[in-house]
Amino acid sequence: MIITPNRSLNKDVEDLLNEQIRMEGQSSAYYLSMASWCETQGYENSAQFLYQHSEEERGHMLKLFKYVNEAGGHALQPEVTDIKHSFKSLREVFEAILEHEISVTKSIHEIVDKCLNSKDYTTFNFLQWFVVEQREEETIARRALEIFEIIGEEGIGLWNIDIEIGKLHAPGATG
Ligand code: OFO
Repeated sequence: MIITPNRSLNKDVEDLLNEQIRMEGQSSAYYLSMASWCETQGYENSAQFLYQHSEEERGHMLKLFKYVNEAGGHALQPEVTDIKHSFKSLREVFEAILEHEISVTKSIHEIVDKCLNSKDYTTFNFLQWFVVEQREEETIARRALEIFEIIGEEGIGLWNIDIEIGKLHAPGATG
């Protein structure tokens, strides 16, 4: 008897998507922790930016969740550990965001590559949203660091930097 598979999502791609779910959950928790630190330091605008960013990352996680389950797989609630709670400076926060987003981009690209090689064009197509999103996220993270360079941190510089960061839209935010 020939057993017809009841789904086209292969196990390797499903595992990679679950790993990406973990990464998005980690991003959400990481940015929430950063938001809290900023708030305790008086960086109110940066805190609001990061609370919103954290929410967006949770949205990314859920987008992957739904896709995996709808494609016949099983999305797994990730364990989120090793969250950093304090930072040396506001600049360190935004340097960490850029570094983190670059690693997320690489991870998305690896799954896209796997999808192409295994001819999973459905997941390939689904992931294009994340490819575009990552480019935007890296741009915003770089923009935040440029603000530090342009304004400078001396005197009331940090006060003004916080205000300008508050004007950036968290990635994926509407409006
Ligand atoms: Fe989910 O885009 Fe950032 O990490």
